[in-house]
Amino acid sequence: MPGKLYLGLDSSTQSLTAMLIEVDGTNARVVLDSSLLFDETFPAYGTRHGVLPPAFATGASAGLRGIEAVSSPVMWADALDAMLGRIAASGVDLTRLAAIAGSAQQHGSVYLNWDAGARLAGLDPKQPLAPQVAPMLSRPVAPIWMDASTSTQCAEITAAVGGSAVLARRTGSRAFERFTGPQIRKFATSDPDGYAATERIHLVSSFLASLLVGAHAPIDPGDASGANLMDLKERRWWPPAVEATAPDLAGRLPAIASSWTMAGPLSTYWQARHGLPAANVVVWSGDNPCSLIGVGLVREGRVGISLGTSDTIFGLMTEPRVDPSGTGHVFAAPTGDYMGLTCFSNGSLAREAVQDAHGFTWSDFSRALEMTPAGNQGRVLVPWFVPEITPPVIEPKVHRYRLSPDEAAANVRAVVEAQMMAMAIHSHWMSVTIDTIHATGGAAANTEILQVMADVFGADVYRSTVANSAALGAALRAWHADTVAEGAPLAWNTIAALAQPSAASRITPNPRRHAVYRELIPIYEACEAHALGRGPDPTAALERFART
Ligand code: ADP
Ligand code: XUL
Repeated sequence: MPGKLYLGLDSSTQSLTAMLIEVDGTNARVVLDSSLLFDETFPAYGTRHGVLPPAFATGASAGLRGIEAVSSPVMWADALDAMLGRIAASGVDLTRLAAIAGSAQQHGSVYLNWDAGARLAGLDPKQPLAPQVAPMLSRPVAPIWMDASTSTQCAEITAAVGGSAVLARRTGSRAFERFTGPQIRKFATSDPDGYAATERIHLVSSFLASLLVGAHAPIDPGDASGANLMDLKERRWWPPAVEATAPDLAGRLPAIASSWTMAGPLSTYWQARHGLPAANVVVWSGDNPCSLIGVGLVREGRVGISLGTSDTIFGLMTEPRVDPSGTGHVFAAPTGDYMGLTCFSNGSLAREAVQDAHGFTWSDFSRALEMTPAGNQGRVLVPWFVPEITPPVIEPKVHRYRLSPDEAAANVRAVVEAQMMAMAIHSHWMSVTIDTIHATGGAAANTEILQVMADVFGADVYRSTVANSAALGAALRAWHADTVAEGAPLAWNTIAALAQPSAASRITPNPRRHAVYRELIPIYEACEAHALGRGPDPTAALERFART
């Protein structure tokens, strides 16, 4: 008998991916994996890498242009409509579809007006989704995780709750510009009429889940932990943070429900429009919590590194150990545990900037890594092409030490080495001994990049078997939630077996090169400190390093 099907959707910064898995007993396999790029598929919205051009941002007059980043909730809805249409037309027998779960870029917020509830319930299946979503919005754009424009609001919220350490201990993170709370505060104070017209503020995840169920859906603790608003241990909104953020905010936030909660069946809109069954929709989560599952990190000890638009290093933690330096985050994990994460905005964006500067293809990029020695002969680049999250840098600037911008191959090595060393430095706080890394994200396709990762960390690197771990994680969450609903929950290590990377993908560190990086990492730390204006010029140390 053919098994049940579970669908995972991932609405990332640049694309929407769908992954359908078929489950037979405890065995699962992927039966469909399909993506659409926002820029390419929906050029009418005018996004670049999924972000709207600066004209759509609002803060130009306040000098915020360039550090604001917004996208279009209507475009995300359009993509959801197109993708579900594509799945319905795929020829797979969808009567076996038991549950759908989703993943979305974290932190982004969507502002819905007082009519939205009725509009969600009354979607007309004869019409496309996008034009029916536009009138639900009290703010036409959604600030996303790349936005760095809320430093003032971060400071205000921090002061109101009693300081960074208090906020971090309670919510898992100190205030971050891209987190939802500071973004909400900026909207509430800069556009009080728009805020008054807002009945519900969703995160991207709960917004898309709401479109699927035709009603305001709850949010899971994993994505809610990216808001600077949730009490991490209690897994409910934390009143002091909510009150410090905006007036009457509590009633505007979605309910928080555990990651395996069924938000409702797929609404009649989707059933009538695309002929889909009334499958259960599981609450959506953030892309990082979903990737934790989709990379197979369901026990403490191993870490994942995702090389997407942003780069992140993350791993499961059984206890909420909060970063005392305030650079990392602790989120709730979809397993009911916690996850530690450090996020770098200069991920693929920085690699692409170097690639573009030299007119390189990805194979040229790989060749440049092969041609150049570990340690790059003491030539270092601090890659803040766009505002950086870790360490916090608002005004982007690229710093080069003993490196000229036109040394093509050396710049390629320098950007990748800098990213890997920064990840090693800024993940110490998780107190996890890293011996195994599961690599994922678009750039994990690049073996030469993964070799630098293995050499810097001195750890085995496995390439995740699936390109989109967040979508797979969502599909696995759908399976898990269905087993919970049936009263026979499966263990997470059974669920996540499909996500374990193959032994054949292992890339081992070279001990000699690892020794080079052990020497270079403290010097790179000094380069970062110098670039931040907090330390002496590291050039002499780099010259000594180059001579050894
Ligand atoms: P996101 O999920 O954040 O939208 P992805 O994980 O899909 O991003 O990664 C997309 C990025 O992967 C592209 O922007 C590109 O820079 C990078 N990429 C794709 N192929 C390669 C490659 N062979 N080498 C290095 N980077 C690559
Ligand atoms: C995590 C973060 C990004 C986004 C987009 O804190 O900001 O990883 O989730 O992928």
